[in-house]
Amino acid sequence: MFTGGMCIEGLESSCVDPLRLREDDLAEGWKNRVLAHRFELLITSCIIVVLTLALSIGLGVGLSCVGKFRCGSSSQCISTFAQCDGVVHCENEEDELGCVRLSGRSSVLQIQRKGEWKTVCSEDWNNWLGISACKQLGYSRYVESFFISLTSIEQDLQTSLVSINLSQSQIIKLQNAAAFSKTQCSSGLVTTLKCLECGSRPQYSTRIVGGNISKPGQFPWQVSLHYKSEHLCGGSIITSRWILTAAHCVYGFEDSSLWAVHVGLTEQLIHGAQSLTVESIVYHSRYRHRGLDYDIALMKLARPLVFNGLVEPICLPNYGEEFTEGTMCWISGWGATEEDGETSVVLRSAMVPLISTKTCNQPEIYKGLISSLMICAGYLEGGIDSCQGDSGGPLACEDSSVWKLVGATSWGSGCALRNKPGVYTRITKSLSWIHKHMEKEEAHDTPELSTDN
Ligand code: 4AZ
Repeated sequence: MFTGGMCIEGLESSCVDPLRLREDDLAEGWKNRVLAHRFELLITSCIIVVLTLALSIGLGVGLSCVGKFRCGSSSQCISTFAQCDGVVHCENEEDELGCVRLSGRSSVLQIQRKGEWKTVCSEDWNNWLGISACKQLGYSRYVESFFISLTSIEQDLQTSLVSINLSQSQIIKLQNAAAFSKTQCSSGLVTTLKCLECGSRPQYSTRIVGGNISKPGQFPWQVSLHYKSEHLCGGSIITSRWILTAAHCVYGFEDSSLWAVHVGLTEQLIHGAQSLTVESIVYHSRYRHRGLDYDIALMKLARPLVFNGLVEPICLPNYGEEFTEGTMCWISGWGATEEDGETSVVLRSAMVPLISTKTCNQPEIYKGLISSLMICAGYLEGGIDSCQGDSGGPLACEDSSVWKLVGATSWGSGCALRNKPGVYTRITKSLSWIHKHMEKEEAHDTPELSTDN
């Protein structure tokens, strides 16, 4: 039925119902509005995506400070030339920390200036400067400086040199005294430094050899870290105030009042062993929960240790010091004597060879999990290894009668399994983190340095 309306003459099928027309118009309008709305949405999403991208790139660049120096964990970036220039630019003075290091086999002193490391010539060196350098490494003491021939040190330490331009008779920051970049030392000599008597075992007689139960004084740097009165981890004495351990031992357990450091003992549960309280705990800022990298932490003791032969510090290695594959080193601890077993009452130890990262990353071993921040040690045939409870303890290597802390027990797949050697935090890769922390605290403890910038 047709009820009025517009028709093309003679063509009834072309008649348009006005109601339909309005509905069609409405539908068309809706369609257009929906389309327009969708278009708006698309544009808005695009803008949001672009803004987010720009913001994250901007933030990323800001936080990573590409080509610049970032002040600690803040977002402040400064020019690399402003780092270690003797003037404080960062809020927490981070740009004037870590400006000194000891390098290579001979503990050659190097100063960082404007982003470059330079070996210090012997000219105008004196004991005051030695004390200053040790303070800047975080040591409260200084033993001696001595000079060795420039040509006797590693090649890469010979290329960039600096001499001191200040006859100081007070403690200063070394970067304030360094001047005159050189290609030769006029004396032909460079400065080496010793801040601590370490790495010796005055109370250990090598005539006593007995299985894998350790003798008193055999590992005088070994400590037992007790949490709520129970042995949880091992650690190593590196100075009279600092214990080095693994980050995974302290992560989530940072309340220092619940820890005690037991030193100079071989047997647990023996009363009268020296037990010390902990002032503060810090783990590497780049350590992540259950992560494998940066598994390193420091505990500051409330009072300094007294070294007596049974309690002694182990030396830290120097920057760039390599420990070759096959070198026989020692691991020690009160950890389990079998996987999932009880911790040991007596301190146990074993001799283990260092394994190259290339070997340790083989498909049948750790399949590429070993980073440059780790070092493997042990036997691929299994049988001898560190285990639960040994974590944080030392992987110690003797180098020309001096014991050095090459690793801190970190992880492994099970214990003593075939093709699953122990994995240790590589100490040479965390030296700047260690020294910066000790330096910051040393500056607190001796305020004359922190105000003398
Ligand atoms: C641990 O859980 C642990 N076999 C320490 C060392 C090793 C494995 C586990 C190495 O503390």
